[in-house]
Amino acid sequence: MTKTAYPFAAREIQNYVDGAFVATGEHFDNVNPVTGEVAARVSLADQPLVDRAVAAARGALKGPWGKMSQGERCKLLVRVAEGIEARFDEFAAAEIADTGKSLHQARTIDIPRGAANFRAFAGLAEARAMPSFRTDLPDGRSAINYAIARPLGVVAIISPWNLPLLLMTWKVAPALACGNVVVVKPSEETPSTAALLAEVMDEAGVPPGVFNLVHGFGGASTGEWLTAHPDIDAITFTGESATGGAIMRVAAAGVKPVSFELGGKNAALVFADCDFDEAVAGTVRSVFSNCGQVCLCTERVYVERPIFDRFVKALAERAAELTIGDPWSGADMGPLISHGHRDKVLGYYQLARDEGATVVTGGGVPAFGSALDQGAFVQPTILTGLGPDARCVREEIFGPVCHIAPFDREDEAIELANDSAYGLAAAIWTRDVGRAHRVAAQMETGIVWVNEWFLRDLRTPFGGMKLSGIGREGGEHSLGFYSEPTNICVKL
Ligand code: NAD
Ligand code: 6OD
Repeated sequence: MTKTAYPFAAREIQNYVDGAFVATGEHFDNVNPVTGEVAARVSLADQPLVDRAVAAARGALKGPWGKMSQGERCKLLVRVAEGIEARFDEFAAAEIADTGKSLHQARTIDIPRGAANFRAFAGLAEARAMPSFRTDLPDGRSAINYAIARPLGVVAIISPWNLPLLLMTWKVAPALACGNVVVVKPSEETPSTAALLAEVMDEAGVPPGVFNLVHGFGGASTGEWLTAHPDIDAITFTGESATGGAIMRVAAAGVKPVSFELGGKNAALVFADCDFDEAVAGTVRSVFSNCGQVCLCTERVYVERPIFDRFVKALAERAAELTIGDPWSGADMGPLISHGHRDKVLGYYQLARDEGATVVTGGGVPAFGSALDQGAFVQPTILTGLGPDARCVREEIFGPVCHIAPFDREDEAIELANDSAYGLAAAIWTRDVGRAHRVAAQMETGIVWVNEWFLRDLRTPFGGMKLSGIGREGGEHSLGFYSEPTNICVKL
């Protein structure tokens, strides 16, 4: 892919409602975090447009989409996957324009997963089996019980900015595969791939009203107007834990089902018997991928004392070698999503110093001597020396930073890892198979990787415990959330 002008520079990004692109009178700016320049104008969906989107979705559910067979619906979803693949470079450029993420990340993770989500859930929904039981009672009556799955109805999807297409389609694909209709509110920071997806839906022949897209902010704006709408049937949300709490309060009024994928403060446990080079390389990936802006990223590293100094040194060397810059230059790391987020991350770098941390590497902003100095860049940073109660060890920072602490015993490592309000993911680095299974089973997290990180199989349960979420998505778990089973009992 060659670098062109950022393709959205002169464009207005519109809402997509009932099969048509719609602009309202109000706009907000979409800022490119690489340069700080306005990349696009985005049409803000006002409350009447949100109402129209929900009504259009309800109409499609009662109309063509609701009447389509499962097989026909899934065929359309495969066409959507093909549409993303056909416009792969455009999607990657759009994701980079919004986020500044590395070209490698966009091309190998974000966009391929956007397409894969549609293929995977089309296949899973078509192959779905529902349970049936023959029932024989002592009084001689017999019956056959079988369950059918129906769509929930109109699903509100609220998604974040860190992996925009991946995380939006992770919910859109199973929701549609189960026969629902959706109204999607992507993050205000990342409207572009959502708008491209609307074009792909159109081109694939997905009927009007099935996929609706409304742009805007969260509280007291488009997001809240959507989640509080009385005619939605369920809410699925990925984002910060505090936002999840706010959405849950709104959902409670209508007793709406929710599925939440929230924040993390993920730990890696590095045992002295690990493959050292693999553990270092894996931890570099798990701390710094996407500039640390993946909910699964490691922010706490616990290393067995005999290899602690060597591990800190090796990780710091690798962090210092990471290239930072314009994503189109092939740099390993781009900027953070926004200047506001940069201020938050730099605030934690300062707080770490105030809390008594040793800054082993990084801790500031890189100097480019070019226009990139206007971008939202920070240095990859490694901290040591903090106690378990330090805020930098307890709060999600969501930047390219980790704290490394030593441990002496396996039970101590488990206790340190679990000493968190969050419970999303953990990584264990060891060559002892028995230890791997023993420790993994004791992690208070929804996901554990052993000698790996972010290796995904879309059939597996995905989600978190504690502040990290409610419910699981992935495979059967997604099909379960996005449908209503009805059991039918027929006397024989
Ligand atoms: P955020 O919570 O600020 O925003 C997420 C979305 O919610 C945005 O679209 C936003 O406009 C909307 N929103 C905000 N307030 C709202 C409200 N009151 N009502 C309705 N919508 C509202 O999160 P973010 O900053 O975009 O994303 C980063 C966070 O997401 C991090 O905490 C990260 O850990 C988490 N995350 C979790 C997962 C996971 O799978 N567990 C995945 C990705 C990101
Ligand atoms: O891989 C996925 O399916 C997924 N939901 C990843 C979430 C990453 C968080 O930033």
